[in-house]
Amino acid sequence: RTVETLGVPMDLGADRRGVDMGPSAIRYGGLNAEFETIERSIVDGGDLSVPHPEEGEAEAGTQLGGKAKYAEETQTVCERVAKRVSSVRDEGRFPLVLGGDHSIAIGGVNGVTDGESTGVIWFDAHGDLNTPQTTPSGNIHGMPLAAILGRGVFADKPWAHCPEVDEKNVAMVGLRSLDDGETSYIRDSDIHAYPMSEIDQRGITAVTEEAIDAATTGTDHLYVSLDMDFLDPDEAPGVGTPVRGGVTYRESHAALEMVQDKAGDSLCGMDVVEVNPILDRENRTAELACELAASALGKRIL
Ligand code: DIR
Ligand code: MN
Ligand code: MN
Ligand code: MN
Repeated sequence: RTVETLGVPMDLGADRRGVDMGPSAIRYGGLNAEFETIERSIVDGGDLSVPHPEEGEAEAGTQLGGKAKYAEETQTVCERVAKRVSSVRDEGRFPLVLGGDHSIAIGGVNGVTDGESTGVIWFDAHGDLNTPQTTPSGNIHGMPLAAILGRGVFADKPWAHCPEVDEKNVAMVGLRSLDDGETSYIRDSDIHAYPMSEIDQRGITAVTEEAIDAATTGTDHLYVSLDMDFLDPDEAPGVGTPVRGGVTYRESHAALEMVQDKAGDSLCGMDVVEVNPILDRENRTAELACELAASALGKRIL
């Protein structure tokens, strides 16, 4: 299937300005060139419009309570993303969402579910399981997985909650920075969570294989969300919230190649998020984002 990219220059969910330039940096990073080597074509669906922080109020609106900066704007953007992702799929193409901060994954997943049970693999240093009531930062990019799973206040928000996603079909890979409320939530949940320590001990391929199994067993299809801070900051310095001790360049490729090898047919959508060119070194994080998207979608050397 033809891949259609969808840029979402969104940074309202993150503290630091700069991830809004992610989609542009990824295009410069050579996304089209990467896909030329694969037997599939790629079309650029352009960028969605996103309000600038200067236009709105950072204060939490009343709709979510607690602390959630730009909640209304984030809902609007995620609804736009979901609509576009859904129509890309209706046209028979594969949606590849380029971020932008991780809040846009709420729109990505809501765009693919459409009544079908959906597995999710979340490659990230962070849990992204905060709610407006538990968040230490008030940044919605720390909440998207909680939103999708309908945790707390998100339960009755259709723009966020995807009942088609069951905890037992969610796998988180690369964890190394969790807030208190996230740790206990994961422990009490059916989520399959793989921290870096487990990758150290078992290796990235064994862990990723198990993650894919969890996300594809009993589901209709699979969505992959790739936060570039999954990687070690040595490889991917251009992210909003780097955390030391992430996966290596090779490990990241191995993980995403395995997604294609084991679950390529059931892949229904993907996002690559949190690329921040302002903090990057010579666009290497964006270039790596292109490589990893290509690996996930079929690029091989032989
Ligand atoms: C932190 C950071 N847990 C928060 N989250 C990030 O603000 O909720 N997620 N950076 O990717
Ligand atoms: Mn994230
Ligand atoms: Mn992260
Ligand atoms: Mn929904």
